[in-house]
Amino acid sequence: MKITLIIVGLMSALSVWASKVEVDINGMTCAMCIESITKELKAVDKVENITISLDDKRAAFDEMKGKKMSDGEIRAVIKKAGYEIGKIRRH
Ligand SMILES: [Cu+2]
Repeated sequence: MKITLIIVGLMSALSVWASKVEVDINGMTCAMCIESITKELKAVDKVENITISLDDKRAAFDEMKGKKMSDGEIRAVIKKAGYEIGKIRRH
């Protein structure tokens, strides 16, 4: 009984943290670029709070609780919109 409680407690503590992700994106030039990347990211059910900066050439979003995306997944989503990515940073 005690053990079960500890495990449940641990799992909920871990899932509280939605991680912030920043992705450098190559080749964005205008509002249409932002729109198509936003559209592809929105289609992913693991992502929320998307912001894309043309000046910084960077997309930022939160991964939902317990739904982490791999680097490969992120790369594939952005590629679907037609762009290559650079560095991925997680906070
Ligand atoms: Cu564009």
